Amino acid sequence: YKTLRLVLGDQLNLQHTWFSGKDSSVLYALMEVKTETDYVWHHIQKVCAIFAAMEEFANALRKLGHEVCYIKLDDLHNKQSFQENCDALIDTYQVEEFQYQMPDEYRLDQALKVYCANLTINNSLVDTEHFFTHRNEVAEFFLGKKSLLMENFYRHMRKRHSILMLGTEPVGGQWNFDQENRKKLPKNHKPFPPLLLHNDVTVQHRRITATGVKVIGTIQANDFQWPVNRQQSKELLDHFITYCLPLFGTFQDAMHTDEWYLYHSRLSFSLNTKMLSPMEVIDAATEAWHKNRITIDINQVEGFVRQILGWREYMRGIYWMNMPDFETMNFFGHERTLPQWYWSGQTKMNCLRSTIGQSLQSAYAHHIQRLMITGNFALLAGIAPEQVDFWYLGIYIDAIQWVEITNTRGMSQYADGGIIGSKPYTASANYIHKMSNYCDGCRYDHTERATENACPFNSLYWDFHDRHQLKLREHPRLKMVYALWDKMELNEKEAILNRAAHVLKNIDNL
Ligand code: FAD
Ligand code: DLZ
Ligand code: SF4
Repeated sequence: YKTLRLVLGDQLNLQHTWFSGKDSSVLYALMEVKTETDYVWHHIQKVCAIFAAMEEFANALRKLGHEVCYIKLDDLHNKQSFQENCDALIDTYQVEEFQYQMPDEYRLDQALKVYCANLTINNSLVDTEHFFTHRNEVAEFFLGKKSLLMENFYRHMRKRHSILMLGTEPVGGQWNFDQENRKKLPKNHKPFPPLLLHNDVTVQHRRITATGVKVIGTIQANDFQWPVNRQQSKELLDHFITYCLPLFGTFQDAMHTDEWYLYHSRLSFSLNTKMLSPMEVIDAATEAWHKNRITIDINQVEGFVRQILGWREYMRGIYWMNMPDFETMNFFGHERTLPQWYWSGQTKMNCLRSTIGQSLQSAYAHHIQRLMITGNFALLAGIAPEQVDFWYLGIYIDAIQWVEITNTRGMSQYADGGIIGSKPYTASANYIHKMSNYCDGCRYDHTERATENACPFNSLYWDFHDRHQLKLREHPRLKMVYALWDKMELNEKEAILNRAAHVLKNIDNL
């Protein structure tokens, strides 16, 4: 072969120009390697899904007439790193040029740059042809501007790509309909049953277990529900557009013990592995709205478009703007160890038991569960951000560092000191009770703050704000919080702080 082209596990973009014409002098390589399976404790479903999707992709390429080398984790000649496997292929086939697509992850981007610098053959890098923006576009957009507000970038993207626009004005007369999107799930309301794909990933599962990869979570390998190819990803997209989009915005923030995804799309795995492009997902949603305006309101569609056109592109840009510094940011100096029950779900706090239990079972939790349950608790309790990142980067099906760390360390933990979020996302039981049914079945009392049965979130909420008042008191959006705290009787404050100290001391047994 003249050319070796490396395809990473999150670069499964069949529409890439690489694949538009056949060339028998080009060898495509996909590889399962220990350097990727071992950098965190991944959920077993995440590793199985990536491996199965990589294999499906390799087969799809072969069907199109391309030459493909697929290295499995337990292959005897597998050297267990991209670089060493590529060296071996270059050697075996006397390859003259090495090519790869821009990695989305800083670690691999650096590693492959170093690899290429040391190669004696020609090498080149191409775009993944997936995102709306290039790596530095968000940084360029905000250059010279005072704030990095996502909303400003989002409006720019709406105009630039003419999405949900009427000339220069947003359709519906507003850019953002978030205030209509905060409903709790009504009693007896049943969302449409999920589309579950019945894949068999038994062989991948066996391979991962046999090679001793440390994984978390559970799996039903012979009835696996995540999409592993483009066709299935499109089925999931169709299902979402037909059954979930009409109420996506309305119940976007709702949580319920019996519903693990409500009206969310579960498209993040297909998007992050590039089996679907963000453009086709947005097109499908906006087209459905154009055709069905009687049954689909603008707030549902705008809310969905904002997540993909706004947040997803923005997070990627913020990542490239701030890496590698982002990885070590710790604005609050948090150092506490992550409680053991994050790995088992074994806690009496119903919201956390339900969210973590669901995550271990399905490798999925929706945004508000990630932000306001597991993330909120970790922030209030002062958990070390690197431990929070380690957990999030492993447990979710869609976790790839560029979108995991910006959401976790940035949006959720405020460890970036406000690059992404305008204030820390903290909440007491009041919010959780308002948006879910978790508190109804809980051993703790969501109305109590300082008693033995008091919900841990309530004392931790005040303890957090008290502990960090030097950093937060002057924040314009926290004035109300501190005004309330200052007005509280001294003995009440003391009781709350004592309760928080007790909670933190017994954090592994809550
Ligand atoms: P939907 O609610 O249906 O949204 C549609 C799509 O919008 C998603 O598939 C996703 O591509 C995009 N999107 C929505 N919110 C965000 C966001 N905040 N940032 C970037 N894209 C967004 N998302 C990941 O893809 N990978 C992660 O590792 C990840 N880690 C997170 C960690 C924390 C602490 C938090 C608070 C959020 C995280 N998110 C992450 C963002 C978001 O929670 C997930 O994208 C979403 O839950 C995926 O489910 P869905 O496809 O059903 O999303
Ligand atoms: C997450 C992951 C895992 C578990 N395994 C592999 C693998 O064996 N081979 C591979 O090419 N990619 C894998 N991935 C995805 C990568 O770790 C990484 O997150 C992305 O390629 C970064 O852009
Ligand atoms: Fe969670 Fe507190 Fe409600 Fe229990 S009472 S479910 S711990 S918020």
